[in-house]
Amino acid sequence: MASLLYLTTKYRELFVATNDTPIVGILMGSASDWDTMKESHKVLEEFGIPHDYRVLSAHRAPVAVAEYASGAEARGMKVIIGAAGAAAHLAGVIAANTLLPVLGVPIESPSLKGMDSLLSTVQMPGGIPVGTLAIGKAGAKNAALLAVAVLATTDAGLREKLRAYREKQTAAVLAVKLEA
Ligand code: RP5
Repeated sequence: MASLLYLTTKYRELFVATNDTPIVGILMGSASDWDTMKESHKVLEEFGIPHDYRVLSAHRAPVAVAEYASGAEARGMKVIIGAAGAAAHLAGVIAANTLLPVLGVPIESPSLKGMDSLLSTVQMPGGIPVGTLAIGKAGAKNAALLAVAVLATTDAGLREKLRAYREKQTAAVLAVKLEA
C-alpha cells in the first residue's frame, strides 16, 4: 500500500512536471518590450501552452542568449519567439544557436517607429531563418498564434482550439453593426 502511494505521488509529480515544462519561449531584449510581448503571453495563456518569458539581450547578455537557445531543444522547447527593438538582432542570434523554429517580433521603436527593428529582424542571411511577424502588438499576438499553429500540427486537441478561436473571431466580425 505504501509503495502504491509512493508510486501515485511520484506519477503525479512527473505529470505535473511534464505539463509545466515550457514548450514555447518568449525572449525580449529589454523590460521596455514587455508591454508589447504581453500579447504573446496572453495568447499562449488562452491556449494553455506552457511557456516562459524573460529579458535576454543579444547585445547586453550575448552569452546567456546563446546558452538559452542552444539548450532549448534539450529542455523540451518547440518554438522560440525573439522580440527586440532598434538594432534588433535577438531573434537572429537565437536562430543561429538552435534548430528550433524561431519567430521574430520587431518592437516599435520610438525613433524610427519600428522600421529599424523590422529590417534588422527580417533581413537574415540565407541559411539561418527567422519567421518575422509584424511590428508591435499585432506581431506579438501573431507570433504566439503561429507558435500555436506549429504545435497544432502534432496535437489534434490544440488544432480544434485554434479552429474555435478562428470561428469566434469570424463571428465577432460578422456581428459588427455600424451606427449611421
Ligand atoms: C533593444 O533596445 C530592446 O529590445 C528594446 O526594444 C530597445 C531599447 O531598450 P531599452 O533601452 O529600453 O532597454 O535592445
